[in-house]
Amino acid sequence: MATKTAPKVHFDYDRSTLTDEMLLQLYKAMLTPRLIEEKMLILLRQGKISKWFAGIGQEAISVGVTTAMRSEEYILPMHRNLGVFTTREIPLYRLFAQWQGKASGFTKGRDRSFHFGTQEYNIVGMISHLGPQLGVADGIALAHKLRKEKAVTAVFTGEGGTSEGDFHEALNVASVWQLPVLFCIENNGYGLSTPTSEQYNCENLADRALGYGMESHIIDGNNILEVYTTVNALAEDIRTNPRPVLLEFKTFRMRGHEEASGTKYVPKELMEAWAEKDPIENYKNYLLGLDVLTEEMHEEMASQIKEAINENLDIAYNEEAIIPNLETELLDVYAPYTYQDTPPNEETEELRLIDAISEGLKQSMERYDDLVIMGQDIAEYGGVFKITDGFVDAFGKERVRNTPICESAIVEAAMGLAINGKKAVMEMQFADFATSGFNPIVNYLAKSHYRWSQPADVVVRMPCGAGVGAGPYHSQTNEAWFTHTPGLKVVYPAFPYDAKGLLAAAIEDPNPVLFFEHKALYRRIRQEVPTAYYTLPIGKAVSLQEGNDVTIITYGAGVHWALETLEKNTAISADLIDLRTLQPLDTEAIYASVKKTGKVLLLTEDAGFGSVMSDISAMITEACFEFLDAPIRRVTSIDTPIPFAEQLEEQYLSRTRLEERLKELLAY
Ligand SMILES: Cc1ncc(C[n+]2csc(CCOP(=O)(O)OP(=O)(O)O)c2C)c(N)n1
Repeated sequence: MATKTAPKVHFDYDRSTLTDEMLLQLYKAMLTPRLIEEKMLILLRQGKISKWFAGIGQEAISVGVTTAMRSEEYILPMHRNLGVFTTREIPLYRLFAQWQGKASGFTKGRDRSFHFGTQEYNIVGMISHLGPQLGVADGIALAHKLRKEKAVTAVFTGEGGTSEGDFHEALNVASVWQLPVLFCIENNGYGLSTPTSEQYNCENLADRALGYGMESHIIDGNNILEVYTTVNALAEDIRTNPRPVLLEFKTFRMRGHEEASGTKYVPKELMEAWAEKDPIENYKNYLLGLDVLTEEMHEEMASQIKEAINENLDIAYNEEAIIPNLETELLDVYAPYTYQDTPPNEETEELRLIDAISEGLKQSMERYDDLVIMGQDIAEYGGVFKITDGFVDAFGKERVRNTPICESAIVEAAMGLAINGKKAVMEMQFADFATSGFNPIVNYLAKSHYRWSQPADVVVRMPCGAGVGAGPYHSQTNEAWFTHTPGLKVVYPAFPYDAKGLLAAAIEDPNPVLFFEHKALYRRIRQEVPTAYYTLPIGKAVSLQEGNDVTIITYGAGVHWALETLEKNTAISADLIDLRTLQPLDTEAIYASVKKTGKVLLLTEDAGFGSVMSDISAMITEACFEFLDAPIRRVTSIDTPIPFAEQLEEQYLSRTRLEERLKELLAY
């Protein structure tokens, strides 16, 4: 009589108290992404899909982690985590439609593969840059913690992504703030073609946790029961004792980075050794050995999954391609929002620009319980410019948060707060340091609504500008970096009244706003300002002076330089327009004035090439050419970095040349 040989099982599985039903649920959950991927590889060979990032061999991690999470908790997966999406039971046709760029996907055809989020399923997909979502997870977790909800957030990264600054910043912030985040590293041996030996020089990535004062665990990423039971126990604990935990899942990437790139650089023995540890094959054998699963049950399960795949593929293939609509594309750059006008009260007090900003911020904090402010030294110290002085006493340290020096992670955390229902204001200590948070501003905040309809309800305050003798890294006016990026709003007030009302409007607006505050005007410009909360519309310029000979268009410090010049030259009859907002731009006000005067001087503190004024010049040429009596004149700072010494700074700034250029233009 033939004896039944026990199927080969590589792992020492421990089912603990898991029921048979749970064991089978985990099996089916792993089999689903595997069969989808196998189908995708066939479609790829048939030329029916263009690209595929395989997660074959890594299914136990996605499935184990997702099963351990509650459906209302957020997961932030990467490009090899199909199992997260399938375990959350997203209808397959929607996934397929997403990959085919169809309307019933999640991005209206605007972003590919797994680059999408969905509030419906509490999944926030990656952006291509890999690291930024780690900080986004911090923000999501912070919102939970502030609301005292017992919820964990799980975020994934490959080991490759752990070399990015975002990783270190996000872990540090999570530890300092004790945020309930599970940081899941899938260490699969290679980052594209680069082996781990060329990526980092420590034995285990989990060891890094020690440096951040954080707990960590190394988990066999191919052993589904180890993944599930460990993560489940941790998640349970973190829900009541909020803290971050770093998990390093050891696994292997069994296929190329993406299918076309192959695996030639991977030693054959390594591939063979890891093939032995396939998470599904081993688990299947284990279940067969337990008699929890039979071959027949497996066949039945597999054929049901395959049938569902084929049916859903048909739905996606039969869906018509998206018909481009220019208006929709442009409209979706920003979250829909109707400006709410809160008019100013009659009682006023004289305030400096700095006080008006501080008061505006304070009144918004009073108005919105959900508003959180973050920035370096903004708590007890009150910020380097003292704008948040006294805020901790008024609103507490939870809402007025000192941050470590990590601009990227804080922009990302602000995004996470927005995803999880809060409003965030971040103070860049100096606008110059936005470079250290540039990636999440232009790639995450700016593109979020267009990509997956998620508003980024974030204001980044940007103390900027020259005239303070502070040199190349504390004097820049870098608004043009942001006006160039669709999805951001850019506000740049010149007066206390405007600053207060526009800041309130920026905080009300669910879109990301870069709010420029000129440091040299902070304590110099005073004005009567209404005492109560009020808003002013973003995107509307103001006329400060009316005349017939020339239109001067400017913003920020330029407004005051123009006013000084016109005061000195009372014979000049000029329209003076203060733009107040650079994106969106009030083209109506610009064109109306240009059509009246026929001469235009565009004044900016920024260096000339690529400045906002270059675009405004081009727009005026296109819209008002027949009305022009002279070439448009841009008066800009020179194309060098901004220097420190007073006389060099003076030579640098456009103010120096304003009067002369204005007279030349009038004489033309
Ligand atoms: C900032 C950035 N640099 C480079 C890339 C190109 N890139 C995409 S995925 C990848 C490898 C990522 O490796 P890892 O984080 O280990 O994830 P894995 O692909 O192995 O799952 C690289 C280099 C990128 N997308 N973003």
